[in-house]
Amino acid sequence: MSKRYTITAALPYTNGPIHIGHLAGVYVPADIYSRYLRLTDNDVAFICGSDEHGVPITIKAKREGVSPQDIVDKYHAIIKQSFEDFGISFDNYSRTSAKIHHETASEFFKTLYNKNEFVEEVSEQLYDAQANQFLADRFVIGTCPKCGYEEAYGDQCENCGTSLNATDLINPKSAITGNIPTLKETKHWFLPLNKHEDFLKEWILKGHKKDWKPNVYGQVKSWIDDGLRPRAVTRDLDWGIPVPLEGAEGKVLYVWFDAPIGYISSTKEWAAREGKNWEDYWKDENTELYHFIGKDNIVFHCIIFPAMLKAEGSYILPKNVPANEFLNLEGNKLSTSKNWAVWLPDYLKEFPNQQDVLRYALTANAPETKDNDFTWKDFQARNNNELVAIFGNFINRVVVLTNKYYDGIVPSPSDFNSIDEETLTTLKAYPSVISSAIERFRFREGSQELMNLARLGNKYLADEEPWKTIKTDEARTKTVMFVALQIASALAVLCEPFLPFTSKKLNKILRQHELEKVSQWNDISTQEVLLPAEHSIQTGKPELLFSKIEDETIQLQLDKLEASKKTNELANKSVEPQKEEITFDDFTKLDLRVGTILEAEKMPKTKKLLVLKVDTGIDTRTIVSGIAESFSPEDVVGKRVTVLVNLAPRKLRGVESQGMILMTEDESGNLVFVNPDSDSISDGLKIS
Ligand code: B3M
Ligand code: ZN
Repeated sequence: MSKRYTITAALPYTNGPIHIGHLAGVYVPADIYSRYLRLTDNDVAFICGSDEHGVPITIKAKREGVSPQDIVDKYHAIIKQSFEDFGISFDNYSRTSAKIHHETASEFFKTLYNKNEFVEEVSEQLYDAQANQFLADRFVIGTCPKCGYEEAYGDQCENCGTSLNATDLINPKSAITGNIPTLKETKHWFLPLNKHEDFLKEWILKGHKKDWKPNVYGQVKSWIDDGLRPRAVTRDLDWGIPVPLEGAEGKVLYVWFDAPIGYISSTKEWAAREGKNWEDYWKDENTELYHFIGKDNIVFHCIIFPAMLKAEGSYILPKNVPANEFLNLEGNKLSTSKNWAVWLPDYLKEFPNQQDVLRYALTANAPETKDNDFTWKDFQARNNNELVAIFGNFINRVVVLTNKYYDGIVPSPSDFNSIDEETLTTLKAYPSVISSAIERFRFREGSQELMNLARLGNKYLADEEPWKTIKTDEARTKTVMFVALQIASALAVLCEPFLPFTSKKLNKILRQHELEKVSQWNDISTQEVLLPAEHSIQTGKPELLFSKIEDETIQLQLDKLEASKKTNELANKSVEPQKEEITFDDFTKLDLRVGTILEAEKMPKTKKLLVLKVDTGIDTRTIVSGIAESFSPEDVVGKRVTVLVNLAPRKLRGVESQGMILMTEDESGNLVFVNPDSDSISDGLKIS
């Protein structure tokens, strides 16, 4: 039975192009799901658009000396193009700077305001006096109160995923000037999430315990268990949707308030264009709503947006939020700033027309239940060993033989033997096997089942050997080729969600669209014949579906990443800034002597400390030194060292330390002694 679905994919921030992590985590799975639903005859609105507000965009604009509008225009175009290039089949791709979105988001805010769903509060917020600006969201960086990560943002810790308020951060620092912010009073509107706690518990914790992914459910549960607090939905910023209230000048809607409403405005834009009623897709209880996102967006889609929708009152809530974990690249976290990524525009330049290869490699290795690693070797293996050797090879054999033996005309079969029957029965089971995987959001499994169908075809040909029987048994050969052609026909349909470009090519090769009845997904299970006898497929040299990727091509990609790594290392090798100036008199106060370490032992119950006996030339004294992680006692006995002898004594773990040994670090960050390199310099000599 046909159903109505609204499928959303996270709106990408327009502050850079998109990379394989975005594709693997959100857009490919959402596209597979949407394509599948369309193929099984459902009414689908697959919705996305650019997220053009928010602090990251302002920061990028500041850095490049251009306006935020320039930034969003540039990246909106690039991102939209990438989605088209990779076959992401959105029904609509809008942007949050669109008029319809500003109107929709303002309306939504006003409705909640009029329903008294906000709490209005003057509170102290972080302020950067030098920049003359309040510090919200990514304008402030500090230590996460939950996990201790030191680079957490004012709205979220990217390390543990916790959603934060800027004032929660420990040791906050302005991302604009580096200054320590002060507190300044300002008025904002808060969504009292605490008020929705009972509903959220009932709806998610009870209602979706079984059907939501454990990673999603777990995050939401821990959020709710921690206790929900009011969350500001406005900001003191100059880039965003103005708060539609009098007396709110200079304030805009928080980007995470307006962005999810972008799904609704994008649907409106599409419905107006297509002559549909957008409300059917957002307000009809029979419509199923799904949000495809990455794991860092879980709380916004499972708690805040549902609370907003519930407070508004007339909207449906998501049936599922199949969030993915993260994709890493060659063992390291994908990073825009470190250029540790495979950018889609670059990929396409280097692998023209090979979008399906990337889609397949990302799906077969998708971070569905845990973070996963993308490696170029795996990408090459997926292509060479699966797409080329199994799928492509099977199709190529079928097409070449059909052309060679029958001039491209599907032959008439004789009676099927038990192997043929069994093969056709197995074939008929595939639509539901793949459907089941897709409906459970197990896209990796689905892609592997698809490959198993190609394997079935290969095995059938290898066992039945039509290239041998052609010399002895014409009727048998015809039957075998007929069966193989049915498998090819099914593959063309069933591969569409995963490999849309390949499906198109294969349909063209099989001239499938010229059939009187074009088989649909479910027909494969029920219809006796998919590609009838006498139907003619394309003749002439068949187009290859996939081609082998050579080691050199992969090496080029690895070299590129290696170059990024080198650039980062150089950039990170920052020299510590010079300390405050001192006078000559200050310097002469230091009494530095050459000495020799006579004895050394580890300070009990510590990791770092060695207790040394040092001959300073003046005397033999005890010095406690924090070098035990770099040197063992045996390493240092006999070493010539430089000692600061007139440092005031101080007790470390009950042992009095009477001086300090001078150390420095080598290139790789290892501790080394600052030592006189000549034995002719005797202990006690002053260094000046
Ligand atoms: N732009 C965050 C992100 O790209 C955000 C998603 C919005 S979805 C409504 O990770
Ligand atoms: Zn954290």
